[in-house]
Amino acid sequence: MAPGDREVEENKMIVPENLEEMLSTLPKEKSWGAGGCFYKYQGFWYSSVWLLGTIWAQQCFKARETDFLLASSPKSGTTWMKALMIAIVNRKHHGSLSSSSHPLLIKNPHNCVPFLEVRDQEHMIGSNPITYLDSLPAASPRLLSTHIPYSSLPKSVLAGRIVYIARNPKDVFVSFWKFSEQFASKNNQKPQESPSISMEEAFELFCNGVSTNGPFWDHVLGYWKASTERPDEVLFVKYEDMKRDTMHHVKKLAEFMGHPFSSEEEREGVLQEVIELCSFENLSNLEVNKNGTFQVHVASQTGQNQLQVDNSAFFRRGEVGDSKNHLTPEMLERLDKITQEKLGTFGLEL
Ligand code: PAP
Repeated sequence: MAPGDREVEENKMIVPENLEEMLSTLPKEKSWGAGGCFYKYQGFWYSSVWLLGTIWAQQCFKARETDFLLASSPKSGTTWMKALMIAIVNRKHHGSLSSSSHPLLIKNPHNCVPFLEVRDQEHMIGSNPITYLDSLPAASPRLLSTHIPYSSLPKSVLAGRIVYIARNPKDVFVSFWKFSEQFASKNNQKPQESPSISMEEAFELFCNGVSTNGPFWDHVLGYWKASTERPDEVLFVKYEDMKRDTMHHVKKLAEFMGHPFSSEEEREGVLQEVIELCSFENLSNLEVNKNGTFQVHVASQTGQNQLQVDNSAFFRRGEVGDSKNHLTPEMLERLDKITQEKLGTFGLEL
């Protein structure tokens, strides 16, 4: 019987009994943007929530051949890509893209394309976030997403197709910094959970590789190398290229996903409709994204809880180069230099 066609048994791996003990063995750093601390696991930094989710995914996630996985370092354009993937795959099912039942008009893209490693409250089954993914019907391909670095992905994922979106680190840093301010106030983090940290201090940590799922450059490089080794299975896209020539890149994405736009669809304006539906202007003005909330289920030894963030926090400016308005010329130059040093030799510019 195919997975997803049967009643799903809850995955056995729950919160490791020795979670605190396990965390205490890992290298630790002051966190910014996530509350608590960052822990270094398999060469990358995580908050405890994302780390636990990553371990869950590594232990329990079973990929299917038809899965599409969107991977990204946080704040690189995940929300936009999720919207595009849904709009591309669903464009024939919903008659008109503007039909009031279209998922993107009633849900935030993060509620439509689930993460491997964290679950929104609505889709939590039992106490393991992976159980919900197993329950999805086998008949249609699953659209999934992750911030897990390539080298730490659950092994079964490596046989499937992956789209990676990368963005220049200057805008990523600013985007995350602004998001973290919102996140901290929404979750009323107590001072000891959210150490007050200046932007300059957070910048220093980011430059030293300490950020959610960082080092940022190692994250990008893992997927970049995979895309050069397995171009048919791993598509590498840059946020800035998507902004510059959206039509070209959306067509390429649709082809990669096995849902190319026909010339008839192009003539009838379907491609343009998909782009407009997923545009920053359209999505950020929808009621659900203006006033809705995204709630992440959090399991811990002290009970189950949730973290939340306003959907509007996923839509700030949506522009290339906003970092110039927030970072000094020296900071911008420093990030450019690190990027050149880390990625230049691999022929990658961000
Ligand atoms: P996540 O990692 O929390 O999912 P992610 O979606 O990757 O966040 O990144 C958010 C950034 O994408 C925001 O950038 P900014 O802070 O510089 O503004 C957000 O505005 C931008 N964004 C969201 N939706 C779109 C869209 N439809 N088009 C272009 N940019 C978008």
